[in-house]
Amino acid sequence: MKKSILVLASVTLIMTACSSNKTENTEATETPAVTETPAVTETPAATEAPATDGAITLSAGDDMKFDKTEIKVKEGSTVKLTLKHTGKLPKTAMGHNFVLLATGTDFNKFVTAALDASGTDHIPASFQKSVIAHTKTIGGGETTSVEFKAPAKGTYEYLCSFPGHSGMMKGKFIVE
Ligand SMILES: [Cu+2]
Repeated sequence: MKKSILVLASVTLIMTACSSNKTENTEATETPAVTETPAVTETPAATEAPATDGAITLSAGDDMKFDKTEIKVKEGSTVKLTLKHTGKLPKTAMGHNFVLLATGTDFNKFVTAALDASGTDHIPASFQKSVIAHTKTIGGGETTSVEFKAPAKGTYEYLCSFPGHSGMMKGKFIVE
């Protein structure tokens, strides 16, 4: 009787040992699957190749209009945005800039705060964290540019934050 109990016990032990081995094996086979993930991460790196896609020229004249109301870039690309003021009026009368707002920024509140921000180139200090990128403000005949990394996929708003301009001068910045 005692012997058979011992045998049973050892059989159970072996079985447990086997099943735990099996679990380890399964885990081991799962590991290569995980290693496949970096391979997927490599794909966006390949999409970074047409980084020249990130070169954008945005023009605005004395008519207070951007020539583009939609800009599309690739996620993770380096965006070089050039702002051209094709008008003649000086910066004080017809200044233009490009401001890209982070998701969740209250557009109207930003614009209102920008009214009092002439001392900081029309970027309100209280909203600095809401600005992904911006150019300086320029006048007629001037050109300026800004380089930045495209943010995560999504649709963002851009505007000229010179007082009274954002009603006309705004657009969608789409990261694909
Ligand atoms: Cu403007």
